[in-house]
Amino acid sequence: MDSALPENSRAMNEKNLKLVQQCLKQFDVTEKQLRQIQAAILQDMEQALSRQTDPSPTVQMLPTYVRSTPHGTEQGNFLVLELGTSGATLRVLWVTLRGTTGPRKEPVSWEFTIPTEITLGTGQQLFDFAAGCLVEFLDRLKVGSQPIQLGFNFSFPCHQTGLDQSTLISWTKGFRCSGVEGQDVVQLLREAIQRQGAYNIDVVAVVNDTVGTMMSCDPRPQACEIGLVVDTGTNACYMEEARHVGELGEDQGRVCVNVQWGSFGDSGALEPVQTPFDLQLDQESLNPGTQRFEKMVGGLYLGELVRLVLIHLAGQRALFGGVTSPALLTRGSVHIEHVMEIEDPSHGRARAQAVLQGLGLNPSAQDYEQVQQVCGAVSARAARLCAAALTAILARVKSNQERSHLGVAVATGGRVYEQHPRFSTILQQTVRLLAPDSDTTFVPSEDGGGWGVAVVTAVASRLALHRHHLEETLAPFRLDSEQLKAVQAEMREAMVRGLQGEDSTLPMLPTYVCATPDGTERGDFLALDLGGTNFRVLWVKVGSRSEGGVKITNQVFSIPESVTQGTGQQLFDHIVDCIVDFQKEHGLSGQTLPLGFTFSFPCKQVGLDQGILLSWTKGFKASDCEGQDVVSLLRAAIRRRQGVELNVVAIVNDTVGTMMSCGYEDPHCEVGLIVGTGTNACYMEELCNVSAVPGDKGRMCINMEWGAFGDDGLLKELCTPFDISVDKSSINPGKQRFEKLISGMYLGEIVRQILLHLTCLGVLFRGQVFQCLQTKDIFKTKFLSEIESDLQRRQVRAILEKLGLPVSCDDALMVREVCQAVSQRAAKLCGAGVAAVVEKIRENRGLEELSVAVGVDGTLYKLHPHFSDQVKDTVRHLAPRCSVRFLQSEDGSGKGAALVTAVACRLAGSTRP
Ligand code: 0WK
Ligand code: BGC
Ligand code: BGC
Repeated sequence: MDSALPENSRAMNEKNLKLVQQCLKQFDVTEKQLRQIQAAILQDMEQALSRQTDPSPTVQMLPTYVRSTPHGTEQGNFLVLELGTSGATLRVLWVTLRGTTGPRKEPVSWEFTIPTEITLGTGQQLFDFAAGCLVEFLDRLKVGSQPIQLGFNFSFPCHQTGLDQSTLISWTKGFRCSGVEGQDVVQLLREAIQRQGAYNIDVVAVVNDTVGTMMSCDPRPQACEIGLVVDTGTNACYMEEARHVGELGEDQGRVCVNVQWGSFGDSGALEPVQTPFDLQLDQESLNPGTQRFEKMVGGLYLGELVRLVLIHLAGQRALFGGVTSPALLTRGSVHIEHVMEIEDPSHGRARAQAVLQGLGLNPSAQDYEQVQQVCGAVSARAARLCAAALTAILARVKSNQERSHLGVAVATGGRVYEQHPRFSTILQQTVRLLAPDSDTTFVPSEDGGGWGVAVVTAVASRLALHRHHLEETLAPFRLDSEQLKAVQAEMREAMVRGLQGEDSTLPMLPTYVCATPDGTERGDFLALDLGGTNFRVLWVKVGSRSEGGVKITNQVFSIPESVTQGTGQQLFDHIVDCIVDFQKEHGLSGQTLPLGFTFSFPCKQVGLDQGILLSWTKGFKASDCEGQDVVSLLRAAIRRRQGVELNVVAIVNDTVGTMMSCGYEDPHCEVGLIVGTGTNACYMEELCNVSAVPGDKGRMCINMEWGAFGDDGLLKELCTPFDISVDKSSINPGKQRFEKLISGMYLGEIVRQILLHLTCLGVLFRGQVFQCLQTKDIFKTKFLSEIESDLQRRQVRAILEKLGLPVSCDDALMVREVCQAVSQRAAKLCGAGVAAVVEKIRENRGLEELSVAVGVDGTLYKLHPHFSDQVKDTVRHLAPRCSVRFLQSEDGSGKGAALVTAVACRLAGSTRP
C-alpha cells in the first residue's frame, strides 16, 4: 500500500510512525522494572501486614474476616447487591446454593445504571438508590415476605472489623458520595433498606469484589487462593496466614486479605515507569495523588490514557494530520470499551474507524494502525504491571507455604480481564516470566463474584447463627450488678441466721481461733494440709524475725482415689504413713512435735482440737468419718501405728490456716479465702454475734463453709441447665451449690457441658459430637486458665487437639468465650461473697470505712489469669466503703495451722499445751 503513496507522504508516514513509536516507547516497562515493581509491592505488603508505618506502605492489606475458601457445602437462597465493580452500575443477584447436591443453579441477576448525580451526590442518595433497586428486583422476583439474607459486594477500600462491619476508607473509581468515608457501609445500607420498609432483608456480610471472585471459584478440583479483578478499578486478594496479619492478633488458620493494590505507588514507587500522560491523568482525576497503580491498570483510566496520547500525537501532527476534535479534547470521551474494540484482532481496524469518527476525527488509514498501537501499548503496560503485582502475591503465598515450587489457582474477574482481547494473555505470559517457579492456574469466575458473595454470605449467616446460639447459651452466665447485689444480700442474711443457729445454708462454724499471731510464737511444729489438690506434711520452725521468722520444710504426698473414697481407717492410716515417711526423711522420727491439722472440710468444732466432720466435699467420700471427730480418727490411726507419737494440738480449716499464715505478715488480715478445688471463707466475727459460743467479748474466727450457700434452692435463678447437670452427676448432688458455681473441681465440667450443648447445636466442631466431649471431667479447670491466658489461641488449639477435637479458628474463639463466661461468673460470685463478709465486719465495728486484708489461697485464684482481678473489681463495686487488700498466701495453710498450734501453745504457756 505505502509503495503506492507519493514519496513525500511516505516520508511523512515514516516520520509520524517514528514519533508514535518514540512516544509509545515510554509505555515499555522492562523486565528489570517489572521485577523492581514486584519486589516493591512485596515489601509494601509485608510492611502493611506487620503494620509498619515508617515508611508507610501504599498497599493496604485489609483483613476481610473470610477465613476459609468455600467448603462446597453452603446451602440456601441469598440476595447479593453488587456496587462499584463495573463503574456506575449496580447489580442485584438472587443466588441459590445447593451445597454438594447437584450442579450450580444460574443466579437471577439485574443490572441498574447509577445516575452520575448519585455517584457524586450524598451517601444517603446512593444507599437509597441501592435499596430501591433491591425492592424493584424482589418485587419482580415475587419472593414474598420470607426473611432474606443479603451479601453486599462493595468494591472500595474498606477497613473491616467483622464480616458485617466495614468502614469505607476512601472512594475510588469516580465515586465521591459525601458522608460515607469513615462510615460503616453495612449500617448505611441497613438504614436505607429500613427506609424502604418493604422487605425483611438482613445484611449479613460485606465483601470486596476480589473476595467474591475468589470465593466463586468451584473448590473442585482446586480451591482458588487468590482473587484478581481488573475492571474499572483493579485489585486482588489472597489467603494469608492469620498469624502474619498484625491487626488480627491471631496465630492460627488463614484469613483472606484484600490487598488494595490500586494505591500502590502513591508515595512515588511508580515514578520510573510513569509517563507525562499518567501524571496529567492523575492531576485531572477526582483523586489526584492517589490510586496511582490503578490509574495505570484500571479500565476507568486506560481509555483516558489513550485519549491523552492521541491528543499529544495529534499535537505533534503525528496523528490525524494534527487536527483534533472537541470530543477528543473532552475528558473521559475515550472509554475502555473503545480501547478493547480497537484492539480486537479481527475487527479492530473497523472499530477504530467507528470510534475515531465517533469522536469527530477524520483519521487516515495509517492513523487506525497507530491508534491501535497506542491502545496496545497502554493496555499491554497495564497487563504487565498487573502481572508484576500478581507475582508479588505468588511470592508471598509461596513463602507462606514454604515450598520451592508453588501450584496455585487464581480466580479472575472484571471486564478488562475477561473482555480485553489481549490483556489476560499478556498478563499470564508475564506471570510465567516473572514467576517461573509457580504453576498458576487462572480460573475465570462465572458470574463476576456474585456466587462467591453468596458463599461468603452463607458462611457469615452460619457464623451469625452460631454467634446467636453462643450468646443465648452464655447470657445466663453474665451476671449483672443487681444479681450480684442480691447474692451479697442473701449471703449476708444467711450469715446472720447461721451465727444465731437458725436455719441457714451457711453453717458459720466457730473455729476457736480467737487471736491472730502476735509474733512471739516460737518452736518447731508439724502440720498436715489435707483437702486441696495436694496432701502435704510440713515441718514448721517458728523463730524470731531476726532468726528469719518461719521456716518451712514440706513434702507433698498423693492420696489415691481408692483412699479418698475408701474407709476412714484407710484414709487416716495413709495420713499417718505419710507423716512417718516425712519424719524419716527429715530426721524427725521419734520426736513428738505439736501438730496442727489443716482439714479442709466442714467441721463442727467444739474445741481447737475437736472437729466433727459434717459432710465430705470435693470428691472425698471415705466412709465412717462423717459425724466423727476427725482428730480422734487421726489419733486412733496414730495409736494403730506402733512406735509413733504425735501431739495433735489443733485442727483448722484451710481458710483459717490461710488467714493465720497471712496474718503473721499483716495483722490486718482478718479474712481467709480459698478458691481452689473447693471454695470457702472465714473471718474474725464478734464473739457476741456467735450464739454457739458463750461469751461476748473479743472475736473468734468463723469458718463460713460458704460452699453450701444456696443448698436450699436460693441460687436456683442463677443455675443454668449445665450447672444442674454438673450437680446431678456429682457425688454429692444438691450439696455445695455455691461451690459448684465457683470452684476448680467444677468449672471445667461446666465448660464441657456447654461445649457439648453447642456441638449438638452444630455451632462447634461442625456439629460432630466426639466421644471425648462426652467424657465426664475430661475438660480440666486448668484448661480455662491456659486458654484464657493466651491471646494467640495457641493453647485452645493445643488442648482441644490433644483431646482429639478438630478445631477451626471460629471454634477456638468460641471455646475461649465459653471459658471466659464460666470463670467470670465464678469470680463475680466469689467477689459478692467477699463483699458480704467485709461489709459485715465493717458494720460489726460500726465503721464508716473499713480497711482490711484477705489472705487467699487456691490454684484457681492463683493461676487463673483474670480471676483475682475480677474478684477484686466485684468487691470494689459491691463494698465501696471497704478498702480490701488481697494477700496471696505463699506457704499455704500448713504454716497457718502451725501458727494456730503455736498460739495455742503460747496461750497454754508451753510449746506443749
Ligand atoms: C493450698 C493450701 C491448702 C488449700 C489449698 C486450696 O495450703 O490448705 O486447701 O491451697 O487450693 P487447691 O489446692 O484446692 O487448689
Ligand atoms: C477498589 C477495590 C476494588 C477494585 C476492583 C478499586 O478501586 O479500591 O476495592 O476491589 O477497585 O473493583
Ligand atoms: C470445704 C471447705 C474448704 C474449701 C476449700 C470446701 O469444699 O467444705 O472446708 O475450706 O472446700 O478447700
